[in-house]
Amino acid sequence: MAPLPLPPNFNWGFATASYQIEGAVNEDGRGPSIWDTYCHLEPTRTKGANGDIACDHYHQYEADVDLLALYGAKSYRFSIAWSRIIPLGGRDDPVNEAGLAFYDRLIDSLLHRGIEPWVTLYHWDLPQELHDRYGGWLNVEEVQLDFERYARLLFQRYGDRVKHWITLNEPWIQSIFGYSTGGNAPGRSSTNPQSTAGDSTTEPWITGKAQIMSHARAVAAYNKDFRPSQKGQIGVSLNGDFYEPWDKNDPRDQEACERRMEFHIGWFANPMFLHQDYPKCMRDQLGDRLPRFSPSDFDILRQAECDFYGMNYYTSQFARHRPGPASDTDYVGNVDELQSNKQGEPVGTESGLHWLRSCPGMFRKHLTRVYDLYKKPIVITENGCPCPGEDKMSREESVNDLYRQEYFADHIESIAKAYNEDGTLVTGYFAWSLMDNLEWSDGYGPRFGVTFTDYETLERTPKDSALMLKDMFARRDPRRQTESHEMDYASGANEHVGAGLRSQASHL
Ligand code: PNW
Repeated sequence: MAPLPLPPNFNWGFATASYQIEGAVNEDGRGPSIWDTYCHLEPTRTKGANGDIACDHYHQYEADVDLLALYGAKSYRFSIAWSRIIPLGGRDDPVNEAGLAFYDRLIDSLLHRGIEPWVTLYHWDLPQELHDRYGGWLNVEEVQLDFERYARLLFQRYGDRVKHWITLNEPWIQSIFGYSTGGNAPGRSSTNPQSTAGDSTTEPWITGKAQIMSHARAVAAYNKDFRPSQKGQIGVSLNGDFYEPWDKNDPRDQEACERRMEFHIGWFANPMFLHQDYPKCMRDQLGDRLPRFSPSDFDILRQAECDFYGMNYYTSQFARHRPGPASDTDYVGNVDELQSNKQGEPVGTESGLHWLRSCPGMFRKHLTRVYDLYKKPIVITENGCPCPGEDKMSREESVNDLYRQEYFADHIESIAKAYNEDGTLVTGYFAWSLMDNLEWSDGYGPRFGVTFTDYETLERTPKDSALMLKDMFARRDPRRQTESHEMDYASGANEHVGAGLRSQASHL
C-alpha cells in the first residue's frame, strides 16, 4: 500500500548553522562573535571544543553542495554569520564585501544545482562588538535597530535569488541558555557557578523582547520595502517540545503542560504571530520582570505579518505541576519535566543524547496544537537525532544509522497523518543536519549529521539516512502516487542505493 501522501510540492532538504560548520573564523575580514569568545573561555565551557575549523565548510562548500545534490535535496537551510557581513555588527559600521561574496558564491552554487536557499539571518552568533558596546541582546532599543540594518542589507544583496528567509533561530535557546542557565554564549547566569556575571531573574526576559522586536523589524522591513518586488516568504524558527501530563488524571498536571508550552512557544509566538502580549500565565508568574510592549512596539509587531511558522522539533516530555510558588529563576512555568509518566512509561525510545527521545505520536499532536493556535503553514526547519552510542562509533558503524532512519520515517509519517487526518498543513521539512558538526557546548561528541564528518581529515561520508530521504518523500508525493504504482516498492531496497551513492560521493 502506498504511504499516506504529503501535500503537493512538499519542500524538503537539510539544515545547518554558520558557526557549527564554517570554521575560517579569521578569514576575509570576519569579526568575532560571542561564540568565538565563549568557546575560548578558560576553563572551558564547551568540552574544549571551538568552531575555529569546525567542518571547514567555508572552504569546502562546493563539495557540500554536491552532497546536497547527491541526496536529492530540493532546498538547503543555512545561516549567515552576521560578523562576516558587518564585522562590528552595528548600523553605522563598515560592510565587509569579502564576507558578502562568500554567501554569494554559496547561493549561486546552490541555484546552479537547482537547490533553493533558505537563509536564516541569525543562528546565535552575535557580533562580539555589539555585546561589548552596549550589552548586545540586553539592549532592546539598540539591537533591534542594528538587526534591522543587517537584515535590510541581506535582503538587498541576496533577495533577487533568496526567496525564503528565517529571521531568528530558536530565540528561546538564545535567551534561556545564553542568559539564564549560562550554558550557551554569552554564558551569563546567576545560577551557574561557572558564570561570572548575569541575572537569571531578568535577563532572559529582556533578551526575549529584544529578539521579538528584532524579528518584527526585519519582517516589517521585508514586507514594506522588499516583498513587493522580491516576492519571497519570511518566517522564524521556534523550538519547543510537546508535553503530556505526568498524571493524566490530575487536572493540575494537565494545566502544567499547557503552561510549559506557553513558556516555550507562546512567549515568542503570541507577539510574533498574534501581535499580542505574552501569554497570561507568563505575566501572572513573572509580573514586571517580563518587559511590556509599548503602543509603538505593537505597531511594529502588526507590520510584521509573516508567511510560515518554522518549527524546530526534536522531542517531547511529561509535565508535573510543582506545589508552591515558582522560584524567581524559574523559566519553565513551575513544572517538573520528566521522561516517564506516573506509570513509569517512557515518553519515547532513547537516542544518543540524554534530552532527546523519539516521540512521533506527540509530534503529531504538537503540529496540530501549533497550527490551531497560530494559523500559519508549518515548515519543519529542524528535526533529527544522534543514534544511540553514535558518539563512540567509527565511520563504518556510523553510516549504518538505522535509529536515525526510523526516527525520520516515524516523524514524516506523523506529518502525513497530521495533514491527512487532522487538517494540519505542513509544507516542508529540513533534517538536522546535513553533516556532523559542532554541537555547541556539547562539542564534537553528538553526531546529528546525515553525513559522517571525520574531524581529523575533514572527510565527509554519507550515512544511509541521507540516501533514503529522497525515496521516502517521492513515495509520499501525491502526483507520483496517482501516476503509477511503480513507486510502491518495498523499503529495504535502499541498502544497495546506499553503497552505490557512497561510492559516487567519494569521487566528489
Ligand atoms: C537546536 N534542548 O538546538 C539548534 O537549532 C541546533 O543548532 C542544534 O545543533 C540542534 O538543535 C541539536 O541540538 C537545541 O536541549 C539545543 O532541548 C538544545 C535543545 C534543543 C534544541
